[in-house]
Amino acid sequence: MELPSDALGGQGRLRQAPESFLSHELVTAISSDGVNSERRGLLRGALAAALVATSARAIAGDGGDPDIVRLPEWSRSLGKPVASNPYGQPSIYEANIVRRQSPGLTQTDQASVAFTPLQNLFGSITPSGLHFERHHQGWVDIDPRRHRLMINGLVAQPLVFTLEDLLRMPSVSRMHFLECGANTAQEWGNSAVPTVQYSHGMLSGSEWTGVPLSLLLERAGYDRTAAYLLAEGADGSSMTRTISMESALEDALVAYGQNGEMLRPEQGYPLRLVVPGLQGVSWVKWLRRLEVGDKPYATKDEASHYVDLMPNGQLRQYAAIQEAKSVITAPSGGQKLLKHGYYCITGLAWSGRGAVRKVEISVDGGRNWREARLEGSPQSKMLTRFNFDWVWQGESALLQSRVHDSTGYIQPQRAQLVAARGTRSIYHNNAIQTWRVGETGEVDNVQVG
Ligand SMILES: Nc1nc2c(c(=O)[nH]1)N[C@H]1C(S)=C(S)[C@@H](COP(=O)(O)O)O[C@H]1N2
Ligand SMILES: [Mo]
Repeated sequence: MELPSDALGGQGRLRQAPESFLSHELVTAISSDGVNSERRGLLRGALAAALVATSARAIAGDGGDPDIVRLPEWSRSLGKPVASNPYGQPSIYEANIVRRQSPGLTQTDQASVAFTPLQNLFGSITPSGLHFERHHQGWVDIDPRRHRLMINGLVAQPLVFTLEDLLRMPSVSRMHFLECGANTAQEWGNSAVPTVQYSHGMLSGSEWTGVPLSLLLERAGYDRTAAYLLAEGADGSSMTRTISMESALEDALVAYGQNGEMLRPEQGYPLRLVVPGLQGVSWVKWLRRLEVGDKPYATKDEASHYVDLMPNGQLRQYAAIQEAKSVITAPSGGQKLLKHGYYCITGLAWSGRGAVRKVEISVDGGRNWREARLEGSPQSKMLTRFNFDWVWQGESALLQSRVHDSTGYIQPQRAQLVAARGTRSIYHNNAIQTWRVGETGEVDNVQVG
């Protein structure tokens, strides 16, 4: 593709400035209204283009930028004292970049979800404070001294661990995505939710630290013929999930760490199960018990919830693996392209079966595909950031991304997925997402095929 000569400004990829850099008034307006804020959020790409166009702007005089000559007050005064913010917080100008409950879903206090603002994030790690939250009965902040983890069932020696015990054992740190099985659920129907935060924001990527579950099972002397585990949480929801012994032994962790510090309470402090590649509900938070067993447990959360209703009326149960999926996070629904010119189409790709191998982008609704650049070397069962250069000249466009994973699986078009699974599954929607860019630059969520 031919880029205008100044498209990359001689400085490689442009960092897209968050919208809140624009002006303080705008920030105030934004923070009071979620959806609106995203509409402004969409200024990012345009700002990037503007930066390119003005990269050779005169320093002063007519058409110059006064902000580079006038010394702002922060350059003429003392800064705030060291350690006046002992646990660091984002800039006040980023105050609108927060987890949000979807305006399209019933908002309840405890059995609810708050979505990650994917449209505002960079790279592949989700800041812990923006990690989506999904609780079946609210979150709890557990006193670690009173928390216990028991391993029982088909074991030679039932064991009880304190957090202290676990902290003294060999640990590992690994990067993995966590996606709720119900992420993108509303796209099964015709309801196109307005932004990527609400369509795909039950998704996060973190570095998790903990003890390999295989080591704990060894210590307890698990029965080698046992094929299942029951994981139980300590919150009031009695969250209980069957985990296959295969997943448990492969790469599961009993984690206490997230992105270099202890887990956040919303994410299961002090202990949570990390089962890479599996749907979020299997990642039991506030983990208190693991029972080794010889059959699936068919608990309430796996008999009535998290089953997919197939077109023939049958239920698909225990479909725990999150298949390969990708989404463009900018430009995305609710944003607006304010100027013609260069945009970096960017997004995330992941697979519950392995690493991302390739991501392709279409700007014409899936007729032509071109390969995107991947950031870093894709890790197994972790988010991979992709980028793609695009010049928009005011035409309407249908933006799509499609991932190929290391097993050779290719993310399906919506029509392919619907042909196999109907539209009543609720869970496990990994179809290609389409964002339509109108001639005015407005970006909307549309369903193609
Ligand atoms: N104990 C317990 N574990 C739980 C849940 C819960 O409500 N209670 N919610 C599950 C669901 S449905 C998901 S998608 C993930 C969400 O993890 P997060 O809140 O850290 O994003 O946790 C899972 N583990
Ligand atoms: Mo979930």
